[in-house]
Amino acid sequence: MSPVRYALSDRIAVLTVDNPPVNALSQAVRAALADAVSRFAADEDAEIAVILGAGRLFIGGADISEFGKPPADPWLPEVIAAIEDCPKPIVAVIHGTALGGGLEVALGCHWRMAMPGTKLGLPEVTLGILPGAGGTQRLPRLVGLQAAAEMITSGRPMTAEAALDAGLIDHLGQGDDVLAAARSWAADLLTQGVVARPTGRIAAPSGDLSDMRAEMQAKSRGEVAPVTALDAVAASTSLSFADGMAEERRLFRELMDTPQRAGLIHAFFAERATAKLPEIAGIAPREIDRLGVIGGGTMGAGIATSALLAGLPVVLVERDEAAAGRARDTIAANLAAAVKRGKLDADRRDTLLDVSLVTATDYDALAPADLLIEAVFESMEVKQEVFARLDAVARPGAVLATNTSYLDVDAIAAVTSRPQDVIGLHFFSPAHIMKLLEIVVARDTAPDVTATAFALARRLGKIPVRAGVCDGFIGNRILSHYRTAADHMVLDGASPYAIDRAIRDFGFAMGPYQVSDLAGLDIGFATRQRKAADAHPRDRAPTFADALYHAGRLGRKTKRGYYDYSDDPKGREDPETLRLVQEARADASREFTDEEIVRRYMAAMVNEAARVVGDGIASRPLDVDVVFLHGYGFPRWRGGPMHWADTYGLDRILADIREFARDDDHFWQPAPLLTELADKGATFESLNRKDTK
Ligand code: 3H9
Repeated sequence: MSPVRYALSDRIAVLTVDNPPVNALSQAVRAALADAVSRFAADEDAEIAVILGAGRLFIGGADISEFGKPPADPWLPEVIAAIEDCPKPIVAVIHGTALGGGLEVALGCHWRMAMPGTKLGLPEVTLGILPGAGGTQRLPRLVGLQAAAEMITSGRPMTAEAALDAGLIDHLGQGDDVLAAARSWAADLLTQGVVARPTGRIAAPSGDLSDMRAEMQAKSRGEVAPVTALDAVAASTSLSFADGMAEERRLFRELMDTPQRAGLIHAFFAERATAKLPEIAGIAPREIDRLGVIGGGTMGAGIATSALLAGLPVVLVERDEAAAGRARDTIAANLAAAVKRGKLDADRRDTLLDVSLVTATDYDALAPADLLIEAVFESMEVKQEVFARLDAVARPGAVLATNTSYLDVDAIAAVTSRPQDVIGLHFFSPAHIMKLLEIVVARDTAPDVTATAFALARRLGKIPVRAGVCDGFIGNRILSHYRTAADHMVLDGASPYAIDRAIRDFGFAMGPYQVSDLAGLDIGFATRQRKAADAHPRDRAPTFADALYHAGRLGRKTKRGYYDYSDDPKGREDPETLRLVQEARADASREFTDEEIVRRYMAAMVNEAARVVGDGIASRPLDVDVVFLHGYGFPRWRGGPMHWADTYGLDRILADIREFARDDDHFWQPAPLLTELADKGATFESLNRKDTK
C-alpha cells in the first residue's frame, strides 16, 4: 500500500502520509507524495488539497536512517517545489509534531493550520545539519529574519499558539478530530475562494545577522551546524529565492559530510537503543502506582519531584519531622521552578504537594509503595541498615532500589530476604532535571525487576542505561580513571587551569577541576580515604588535592577550591591554588601541550571504557556513549567517547597508551578489548551492530 493515501470528496482531496512510527519522509514517502500532488493537480474534481499525517503526528522529518547513504530520488526540495508550484491551493493540517522536513513540507504548502498542542520545529542543527528542504529560505519569509534565525539555530520547537502569533501558521484548529477539522477549514477556504500562494514568492526579508553570528561563533566550542545554519538563513536576505535554495543546498551538503553529523546522529539512535536489551524483551514489568523514597536530601527530593511531575504519588520518609519538612520545602522549590519554566501550572503544583506527596517519619508509611528508592547517605553500613528495615515493611513483590553512585548493590541486596527484588537506580543530580538513569542490575535481580526499572525510567522521561555492579558502575568508574590521568599530569607539572581549558576546548561543558569544585573537594577526599586500603604501591596519590582539602578549599560551597568564587560566580584562577599545588608536587618538571593533555585524558577515558564494556559492566559501547553525553558533559557532536574513539582510530589510541606506558606502565595498561579490536582493525561500532540491529 502507498504510504500516501489519496481520497477525494466534496472537491477536497485529502493526502494522508502514513509511514509509522513518525511518518518520516523516506524515499517511498517522497515518491508517493510527489505522485499524490500530481494526481491532485490533474484531478478535475478536486479544487483544494489537504496534507495531513496518519497516527499521532504530522511528519517527523526526513528519514534519519537514510543519512550517510547515497541519496535517492526524488529529493525532498523537489517534492516541496511541486507542492508550492501547484496552481490549486494545498493546505497543511498539522497535529502532534511537525519537525524538520515535516515542517518544510508545511512551509511549501499555501496555507497552514495546526491543532492545539502541536509542536513545530526545525531541529536539524541538533543532528549536525541544517534545514535542507527550503526551511532556511521559506521560514524567514513567513516569520521574519530574527525569529527564523533563532528557531533554526536553536532547533527548539514552538507551540501552535506561538506559531500563529509568529505568522508561521494561518489558523488554529479545534477539537480532537484532525480530519474533520481539516475538511472543515478546507471547505471554508474554498468558500473564501483562496488561491495558491507560494511562500517562495514572498519578498525577501531584510536585516543583518552579523552580531548574532559573532556571538554564536564565540560560544560554539567547535560545533559547526548552528553557525552554518545561520549563514544559510542570512543568504535569504541577499539572494533570490532560487539562489538562496542553491546556497542552502550547498551548505547542507557541506554539513552532511562532517564527522559532527555522524556523531550527532549516532547520539540520536544510541539514546533510543539503550532500552533495547534482549534480557528484558517481552518481559512484563511489575505495576508501579506509588513510589516510596527514603531520604529527602537533594537527591531524594529530586527523585520525588521527578516522580510527582510524572504523575506518580510519592511517600517520602525522613528520620524526623524537621528533616521531613526540609524535604517538602526542597520539593516545593523544585516544583515552583517547574511552574516558572512553564512546565507545570500552579493549580497542579498545589495538588501535587497537598495530595500526591506524603511525608512521614515512620517506615510503616512505605508499606503500600510498589517501588522504594533509598537515597540516604553514601555509606554501606547506613544503606544496609535501611535495606534491612525496608525488607521488614515493604509489601511482597515491591521493588527495592538503591540510589548509590558506586557501592556494591549485591552487598546491599544481601541483607534482605529478597535479593531478586533489589536493583540500583543511579540518578544524576539534580534528579528531576538530569535525564540519565543508570540501572544497576545486581547478581540476583529478577528480569521483571529490571524491566520495571526501564518502564519507570520511561515514565519519568529518563534515558535508562543498563550497568553491572562494580565500583562506580559505568560513568563514575570511567570518570575516576581519566580524572586520575589528569591528576598525574598536574603532579608532573601541568596547571589544573591549563587542563580545564584544553578539555573545554575539546568541547566538554567543564574541565575536571571545575567539576571538582562543583561536587566539593571533600567528596573526592572521602573517596580516596575509602579506596586507600585497596591502593596499589605504584598508585600516585593527588597530594595537591589533599593539600587544597586540608586548606579548607572545598570548592564552590566554601567560595574557594581550585578556583576563587568570592567575587566571581564563574570562578577566577587563583595564584594561591597554584602555590599549594606546587608545594604538594614532588617533581614537576614536565610541560604539556593542549594536544597532549587531550590525548592523555581521552586515552584514559576510552581505555577504561573498553574495560567496562569488556567486563560486561556496560552492555555495548553505545551505552557508554549515552552515559557520557547525559551525565558527564561530553560534547554531543562528538557522539560520545566510544564513537569519538572510532573516529580518531583505535590503533592510534593504543599507540598513545603504549607511548604513555613508557613512563608509567602501571597506570597505562591497554584494555584487552581495545587491543583486540585495534589488532583486528575493528571498531566499537561493530559491537553495537551485533547487539542492536
Ligand atoms: C530533516 O528533516 C532534514 C531536512 O531538513 C532536509 C532533508 C533534505 N527518521 O523518538 P521516538 C524513529 S532531519 C527515522 O522514540 P517519540 C526512532 O528512531 C530530521 N527514524 O518517538 C524510533 O525508532 P525505534 C528532523 C525516526 O514519540 C521511533 O521512530 N527531524 C525519525 O518519543 C520512535 O521515535 C527530527 O530531528 C526520523 N526522522 O518522539 C525529529 N524520528 O522505535 C527526530 C524518529 O526503532 N525525531 N524515528 O527506536 C524526534 O524528535 C522524535 O522521534 C519525535 C517522536 C518527536 C518525532
